[in-house]
Amino acid sequence: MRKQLVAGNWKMNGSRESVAALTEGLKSGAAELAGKVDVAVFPSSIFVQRVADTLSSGEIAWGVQNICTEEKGAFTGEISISMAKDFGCEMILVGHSERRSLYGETDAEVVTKVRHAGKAGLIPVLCVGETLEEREADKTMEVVARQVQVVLNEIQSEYLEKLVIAYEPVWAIGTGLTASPEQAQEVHAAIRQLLTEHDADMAARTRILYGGSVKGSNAAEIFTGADVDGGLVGGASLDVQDFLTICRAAS
Ligand code: G2H
Repeated sequence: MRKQLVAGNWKMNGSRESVAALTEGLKSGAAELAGKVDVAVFPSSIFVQRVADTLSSGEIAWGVQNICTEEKGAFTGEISISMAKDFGCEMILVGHSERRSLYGETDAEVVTKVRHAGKAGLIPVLCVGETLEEREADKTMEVVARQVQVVLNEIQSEYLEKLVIAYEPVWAIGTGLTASPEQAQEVHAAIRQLLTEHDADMAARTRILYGGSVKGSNAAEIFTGADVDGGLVGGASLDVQDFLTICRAAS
């Protein structure tokens, strides 16, 4: 039985004041969810210490939205996996569509980042998903399978023990459009099938989250899919009450 996970991707949002209020609101609100659902947040890296200070004794995990492919050295502006680990991060977001489309992140770079996270004993949250053009051209599974398969092919299984996959159709991200529960379940089941062909035990334990305009008002319906193990939430994760409603829907 997989424990559901709801993770908030705060993207490049927040100020010291708003992050303090959000983090403290989540900490108190999440107490009732303890043991029922795993909850995590991905603040902008500059706020990780602030988030860690508030959440360190609680139930909510935190992580960063990206790491560097290199381990250390002259890579201005980057953050390494060891830095993330040093600041108590348990999860690393990898291959978000905004990284892939806006910053040209390639499958090969995604593989390296997932490997770094797995090797460090952290949870890589691998984001995959098709664009609207790809969906309309009936290429959804081709694209998603390529993005998942490259990770399965290139990374040894011991580093994929904690892998989480987030299916985020690009056309549903921040647009207010959401995949229907049937559309989400269809892709999640296909991803599960790919995992099963690779390693049945891994397929049974790997959580597959849905992301793309999840809100308090639609979460319960989306989470009904048998292969939907929670959500990766952007915009709605910036609102304490909406995010807690989503967490409750998954519990
Ligand atoms: C997809 C999602 C969080 P939103 O990017 O990763 O964002 O919920 O705003 O669509």
